[in-house]
Formats: sequence, structure tokens, C-alpha cells
Amino acid sequence: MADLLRLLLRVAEKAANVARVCRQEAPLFQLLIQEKTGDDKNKKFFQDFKTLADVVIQEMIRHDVGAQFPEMAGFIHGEESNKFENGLGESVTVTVCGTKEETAALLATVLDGDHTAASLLAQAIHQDPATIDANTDGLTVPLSPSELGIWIDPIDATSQYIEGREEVLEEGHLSPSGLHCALVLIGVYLRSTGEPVMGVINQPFNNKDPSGGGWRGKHFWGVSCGSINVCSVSRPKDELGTGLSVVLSCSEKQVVKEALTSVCGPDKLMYASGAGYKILCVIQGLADVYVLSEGSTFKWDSCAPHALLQALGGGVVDLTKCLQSSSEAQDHQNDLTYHQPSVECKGAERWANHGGLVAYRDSSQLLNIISTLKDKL
Ligand code: 2IP
Ligand code: CA
Ligand code: CA
Repeated sequence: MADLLRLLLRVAEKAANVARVCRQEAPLFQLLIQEKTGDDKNKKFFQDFKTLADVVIQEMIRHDVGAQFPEMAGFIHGEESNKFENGLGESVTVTVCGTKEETAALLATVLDGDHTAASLLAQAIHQDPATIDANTDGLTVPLSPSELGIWIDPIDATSQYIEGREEVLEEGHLSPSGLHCALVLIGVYLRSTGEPVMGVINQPFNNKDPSGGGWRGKHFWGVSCGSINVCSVSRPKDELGTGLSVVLSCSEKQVVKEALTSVCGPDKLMYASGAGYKILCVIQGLADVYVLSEGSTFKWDSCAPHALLQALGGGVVDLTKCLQSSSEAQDHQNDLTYHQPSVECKGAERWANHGGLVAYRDSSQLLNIISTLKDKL
């Protein structure tokens, strides 16, 4: 299934292009940043376009993967629904059509007849991405498409994507907010066990071309199945004696912040936007762990980066389950899984990571976190 990995890298790059185009092309950008003021239709329209960019990206990924791997077609899920209502209250199902022109015509119906915006979007969807140099030669993945399912978050950290603040990233440093927090996440899991086995992360706004050529992205990938554990990011060297570094959501509970201060080194309690970006920080060694005590992330947020962390020898666990379990054994029974919904819930909540999570590289650091938070939550 190395073919699947190469395909996911390509579609994620296409997705990143769509995300960039929506900010670069004035007619699309205007729609993206429209204020939530004015009459009702305007209010609705603002919401519509943000979601439309997401839906279009997700459907494009679903279309391309389903075309090459028909066995997977019914198992490609994502954050968004492709049933869409336009400003006139009409329901439209957004799909990627056979040609650019057909896709543009369909998108125009959602965009209330804005043909310029529709054509620009369709152009980006149907354009072949630049070749990606991913060094996957010689990689064999002993899986078959009929065993696999996919979770897509077309754009994670949408609020940062819309706000659009540009940061210059400093090597080795976590930058808490800005465009670079927006990520395209595609995760692959085993249908039988729900274990993540492959992940692709594309960061569409990683750095700006100094000669004025616009934003350039960066991609990351990992495969973790059986004895095969390969990641495009090498495992960061552990710095001894510097204290644990933890990244949290700004909205994390005070009791968690206080408890973790006691195990963190000075200035090692950090905050960042985007669930995907925070796990990426752990993957890159910009933080040792990401702790989240609320059920505010979903399967599509964690599946892809979880696969990369697992390939590096770490993982993502359910925090509540860890706090409740008596054994300290590393038997993976508390790992997040991706195949079963919470049947008692409705809508997106069916796929929430209800128990919160901890993302880690080193299991001794995970144990440290769990023992610190025990009896505090
Ligand atoms: C969001 C996004 C948020 C995150 C939230 C996710 O996904 O990643 O940033 O909250 O959990 O569900 P926080 O930044 O506080 O961690 P989306 O942007 O796709 O809705
Ligand atoms: Ca998300
Ligand atoms: Ca999203």
C-alpha cells in the first residue's frame, strides 16, 4: 500500500493548493473573510463559503482516493457533510465532477451564481499538483485497501486559516498561532481494530517564498503497521535534564494548567492553536506531550498525526481511560481507536474523542503525566 501513501501525499498537496488559492485569489478571499454582518443572507453566506472550501477539499480527496482504490470508497469519512445549502435555501450535493467545467457549474449553484469564484475553485481542484519528493521508494506496506478506512480533516484550525496571521517560523520553536497552524489531515486506520496505520499531514502555509512567489507548504507522513514503522520526521533527540515540555489548548482547565506546572521545566508549559498542530509539535519535538482534558477533538483531528507518532514509538491515548485504569502496563488498551462511533451520541459527537487525550513520544513521560493528573480531574 505504498501506492496509497503516494496518492495521499498528492491529494493532500492538491488540498493545500485549494486552501492557498482561497486566500490568494481576490474573489475567493473576499468570500472567505466576509464579516458576519448585514442581512440574514449575508450571515449565512459567510458561513457557507468557509464550509464550502472545507467540503470541496474533502470531496476532492474522497473522489481521487475512491477512483484509485474502489474498495475504499465506502470507508472514506471526514468532518464535513457534502449536502450543502446555498444562500437561497436550496440543497446541493457537492461532488467533484469528471471535468473542470462541470465542477465549476455545480459549484456556481452553491455560490449563488458567482461564476468567477466557482471557476477559480474548480481550476484548483482539477489541477495536478507539483510532484512531491517524499522518499517513499522501497517502502512496502503489507495492507490491502479492503482492510482500511480513512479520516479526513480538510482544514484543521479553521479559525487561524480565516484570521490569516503570518508568522515567520523559527527553527526548533513552537509558534502558538497563525496560518501555519492550519493543516490538511488524512489518516488511515484498520477497519477491524481501529488502529491508525498511515498518516499524511500537509501544512499549506509553512514559509513564504522570499522572492514574492507566495506561500510554500510542507508535508509530513508516517506508516505504522506491525514491524514497519517509518516516519518522514526523524525522532527528535531527547534533551536530558531540561524538564518536560507540555503544549495545551488556550482553553484548557485551570486545574490542569496548575498540576502540570509542577512537572514542567520553566517556560515549558506552552499554548498553541489547532488540535492537529499541537500533535505535530509533539511529532517534531517542539513539545514532549499534548494534554487535552476535554472531549473537543474528533477522530478526523487525531487519526493522521497519531499514525506518525506511533511510527516514532509514541502514541495518542484516551486521558480519562488512563486516569481510571489501575495498571501502568503499556498494553495499548487506552490508545485512541478510529473505527467505532459513540452510539449514544448524535451527529459529529458520535466521533468525538470524548475522554480527552494525551499525545506523547516517550511512554515514561506519559506515565509521569498520568500520575500527575490522577485524582485532580
Ligand atoms: C478544531 C481546531 C481547534 C481545536 C479543536 C478542533 O478543528 O483544531 O483549534 O481547538 O479541538 O476540533 P484548540 O485550538 O483549542 O485545540 P476545526 O478547526 O477543524 O474545527
Ligand atoms: Ca479539526
Ligand atoms: Ca476542519
